[in-house]
Amino acid sequence: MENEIYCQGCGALIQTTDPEKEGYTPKSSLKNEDLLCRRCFRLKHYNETQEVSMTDDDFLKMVSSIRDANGLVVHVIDIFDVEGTLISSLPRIVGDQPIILVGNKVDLLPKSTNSRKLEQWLRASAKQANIKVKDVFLISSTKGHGVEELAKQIDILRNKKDVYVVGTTNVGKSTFINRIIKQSAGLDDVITTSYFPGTTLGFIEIPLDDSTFLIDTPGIVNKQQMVHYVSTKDLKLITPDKEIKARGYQLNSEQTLYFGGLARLDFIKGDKQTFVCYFSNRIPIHRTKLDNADTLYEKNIGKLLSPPDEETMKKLPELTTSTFKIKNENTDIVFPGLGWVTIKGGNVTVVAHSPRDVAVSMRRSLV
Ligand SMILES: Nc1nc2c(ncn2[C@@H]2O[C@H](COP(=O)(O)OP(=O)(O)OP(=O)(O)O)[C@@H](O)[C@H]2O)c(=O)[nH]1
Ligand SMILES: [Mg+2]
Repeated sequence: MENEIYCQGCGALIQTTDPEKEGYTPKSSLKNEDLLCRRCFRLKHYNETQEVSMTDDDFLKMVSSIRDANGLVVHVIDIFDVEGTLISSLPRIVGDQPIILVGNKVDLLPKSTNSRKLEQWLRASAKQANIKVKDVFLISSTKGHGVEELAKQIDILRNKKDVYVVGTTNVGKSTFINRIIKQSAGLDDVITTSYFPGTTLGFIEIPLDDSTFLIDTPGIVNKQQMVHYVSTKDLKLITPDKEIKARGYQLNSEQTLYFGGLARLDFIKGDKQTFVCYFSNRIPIHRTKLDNADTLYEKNIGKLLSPPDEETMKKLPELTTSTFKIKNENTDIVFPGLGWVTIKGGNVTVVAHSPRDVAVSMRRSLV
C-alpha cells in the first residue's frame, strides 16, 4: 500500500489515476521532494485553473471539522468586501475556540484611510454578526504590513496549540501563511495562491514546533460575493492591484454614476456636492442624467458600460435597488467587492443599484 500524500500547494490528496480530478500527479513526479499536483503546477506557472469536483458543501464540511479541534482561529477577511467575507456563521463552524479577526489587503486602501476607524468598523461588524473576537488586526499579506505584530499575538493567544486560518474564498489566507513562512524560514510561495476563487482544496499543515501546526484551510463559499458573478477577465479588472485612487465628482441631484455597468448610484435629493469614488482604477466611472440612466444602460451595457463583459453578463444577477436617506456628513455607500462612494454632505437621498444578492450598505466614512 502506498502512503497517502498530499499536495503541498493546495492540500489535495495526491493520486495518479485520473488527470481530470484534483490531486492528479503523473507517476514519474512522485519521487520529487516538493510534490505539487498538476493543477498547482499550472496555476503557478501559467496562471491557468482547472475545475475540481469538490462542492461548496464539501469545503464547508471540511472546515466545520475544526469545531472538534482545540486551537486558535484566525479569521481572515477582505477589507474591500467585509459584508461578503465576514462569516456570520463562524461560531457555528468553529465552535467556541478563540478568534482573531484579520482585515487583509490594506495595501489597496488610499493612504488617507483612517486605520483606527477601519478597525472600529471591523469590530462593530463582528459584534453585529455575533462573533466574539479576542483581537482585530489590519494587514497586507502581499506587502507584509502588520504581519509581524499579528504573528506575535497569534503566538501568545494560541497557548501552544494549533492555529487554523479560516475565511471565505480569495481573502488571502494562503498568501498570509506564505508571508509567515517567508518571514520565519525564508522560503517563497510555498502554498499555491491565485486570484481565482477556490485555490486551496484541503488542510495544509505548516509546523510551528514539534507538535503544533499553522493550518491553511479551503475557502468557504459565500454566494453574496461579487467574485462568483464575474468572468476571469472581469475579476482581474474589478480587483484593485495597487492603491486605489480617489475619483471625485461634483454632482447635482438627479444625476447618476455608473461603475462600469456593474453598479450604479443615483443622487435623488440634496445640495450640489462631491461624491468621492473608491474603486479599482480599472473600473471606468460614467456620469449621466438620472433621466437618461435607464436608456444608457439598455443601449450600452457591456459596451460603454463595462465590465461586465459577455461572459459576466450571462451570470450576473439583475441590478436591484436600495434607497439610503443620509443624515450625517461623510458617509460611505459600500458596494461589497467593488468599492465605495463617500458622500461629503448630509441630508442626501441616494438610490444604489447592485447585482441582486450583493447587498449595498452604509457606514461612517473611513477617510
Ligand atoms: N493587494 C493584495 N492582494 C492580496 C493580499 N493577500 C492576498 N491577495 C491576493 O488575493 C488573491 C487570493 O489570495 P489567496 O491567498 O489565494 O486567497 P485564499 O484565501 O487562500 O483563497 P482560497 O484558497 O481560494 O480560499 C490573490 O490574487 C492574492 O495575490 C494582500 O494583502 N493585498
Ligand atoms: Mg488558499
